Amino acid sequence: MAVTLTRMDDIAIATVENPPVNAVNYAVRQGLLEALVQTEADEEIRATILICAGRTFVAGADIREFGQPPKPPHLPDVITLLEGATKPWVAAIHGSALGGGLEIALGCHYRIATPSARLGLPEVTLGLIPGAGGTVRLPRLVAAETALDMITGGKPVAAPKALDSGLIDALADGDLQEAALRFARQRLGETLPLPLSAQSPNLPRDAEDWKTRQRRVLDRARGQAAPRAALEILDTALTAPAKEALEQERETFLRLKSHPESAALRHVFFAERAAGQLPRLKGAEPGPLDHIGIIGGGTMGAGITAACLLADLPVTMIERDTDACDAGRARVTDILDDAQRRGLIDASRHAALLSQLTTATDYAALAAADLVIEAVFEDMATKHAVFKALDTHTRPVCILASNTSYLDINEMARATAHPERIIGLHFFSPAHVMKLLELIVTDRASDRALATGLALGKRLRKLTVPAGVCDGFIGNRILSSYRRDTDAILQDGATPSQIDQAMRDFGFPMGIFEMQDLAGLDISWAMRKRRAATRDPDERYVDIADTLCEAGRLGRKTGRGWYLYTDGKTPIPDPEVEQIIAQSAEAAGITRRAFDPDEIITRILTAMQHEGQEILNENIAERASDIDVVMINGYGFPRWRGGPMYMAGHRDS
Ligand code: 3H9
Repeated sequence: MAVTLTRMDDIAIATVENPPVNAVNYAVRQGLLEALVQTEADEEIRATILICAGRTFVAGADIREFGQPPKPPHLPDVITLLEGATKPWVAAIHGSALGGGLEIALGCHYRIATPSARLGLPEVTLGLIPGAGGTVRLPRLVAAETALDMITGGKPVAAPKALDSGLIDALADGDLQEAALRFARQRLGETLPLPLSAQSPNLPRDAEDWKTRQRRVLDRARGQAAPRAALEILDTALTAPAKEALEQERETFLRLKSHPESAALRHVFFAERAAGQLPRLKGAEPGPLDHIGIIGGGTMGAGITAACLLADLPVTMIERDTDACDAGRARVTDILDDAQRRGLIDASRHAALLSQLTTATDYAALAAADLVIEAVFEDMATKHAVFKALDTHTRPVCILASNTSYLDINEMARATAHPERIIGLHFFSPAHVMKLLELIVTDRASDRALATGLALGKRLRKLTVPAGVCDGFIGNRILSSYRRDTDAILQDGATPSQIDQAMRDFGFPMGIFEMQDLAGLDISWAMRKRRAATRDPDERYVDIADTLCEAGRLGRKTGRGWYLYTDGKTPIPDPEVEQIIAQSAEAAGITRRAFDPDEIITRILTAMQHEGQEILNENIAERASDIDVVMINGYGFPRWRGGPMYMAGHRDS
């Protein structure tokens, strides 16, 4: 039974139990309906507590049911009946009340939540709008501005904030069920509040401010359908009678449910949950993570250190001398300062986290480490020296990881005494911010080493995607591949700004040339020089980027790269670059021609998909959807398009 009814004297307790997250499926809808009928019919019952078993309140409608035709009773109808109950219902919320879960709570007469609970309407992140009354009831309970933020942004709010905005009536002190029972008893003599759909909406406080908020939503939406639909439906909810707004909301929800954008976003939802599952690790035990070592306090090392500290993992950072130790500590402090400025941590937590950082110049400080990550200069000899020192100074059970983004970790492992403990942990910059982590599966890595890498990713709340050893692993290998192709498109006739514009219109936050200017052109220049000797002579090689670098155009930091930067940040197309491109084409005997944006995007997608297929053929990626997860979370591929492999027709998650 998905919903069971018990009694505490004259108060009924309806408990939803549908693990793992109490998602609303047919059984839950039917169970709620039956509980409602029974509590209404039983004269001895004076109120009902709606509570959930397990780790959370109802986390939304069951997304797995979305591919099938809806089966009655429909959730909007159940909630309308709930709202019309003649005796009070109190939603007792712990964990997350999301989507359909929050909509059920809005159908109850009161809401009480544990202080750690979160409440939200994340439908827009699945390409949807709330479909069970959320857009209509929410602005009748909280300010229109709060409703707009929650419905169009999809971000859940914490219970204390929900209390301030009026979304919940009380925070639960101690045991949730006890608190809800006390709350219900106190209200027994009171008149039942009017159902939210019978109340008037809270109108925007200021017309100009409202317009600004709407514009901001549309700007962020970049062509996505759901945020735009959410704005339209919220307007209806604020102006039309509730019944009409509810009908329109349902129609829009059903239309969006069958829209390709929602199908793509649902694919990503499940792809992100499938990523990080390595079948060979079933039953493997990770090692402890009580003491982390980081070699190198540069940008990457400091970012990884901060990520570990913020996850309450003590860190020992090794640097070559005390000045470098101080510089590393200063970089970590800067990151924590920024977290404090943004309200993510307070001063006392800042101090507590920094007290967990030790710096040292002697590897002997890592004698008790459980996992060490090296983030030193990308040079094989330097890496060998680091692993040699780690071989000597760490315990054999300590897992050793390289953060290299392209060097051969198998080669590093072979040069150590215990290659089975060597893995790769490829963080993305800034390491404390970016969600993506590639776990590099070296040839001889033990299950324990890999399970520990995954456990670290989980602890840091990263999306950890396993990848085999190859040049660039999954993400950088695909990036190199389409970067080569965009250089070829330039030589064939397009300009950097045409390519960047096409990518932005497709949904990337920035184009590939703007991105290179931001990162600096010198790193890939050095890599191209390193590979020059082994490059396939039959492969088309475009020399435009090399010419730019030789002319000192290294990107934003030198004021010139693919673009000109007069104010340090705004890319301005530069005739000098166009001349370099034209000369390169002429030297290669190419007659340049015009490209339209569709052709540019098709070429880029084809390059990504072709390389992705090679990666699958070589078993570098575990599944096609892992490639989508990498490109979306590390390289700005628009989430609502599902990822390059999804667009190519792969459906493996
Ligand atoms: C909606 O409600 C529409 C309504 O407005 C209208 C209806 C008419 N359905 O994330 P986790 C699975 S739209 C099915 O790893 P966590 C998930 O796949 C919905 N399954 O746990 C995973 O399965 P597995 C609006 C779901 O603790 C397992 O549960 N709601 C659903 O890190 C554990 O998930 C949302 O968008 C679902 N709705 O995070 C909320 N949710 O073990 C989506 C989860 O097989 N959910 N699963 O891999 C979440 O944000 C997180 O899951 C949550 C827990 C925060 C709840």
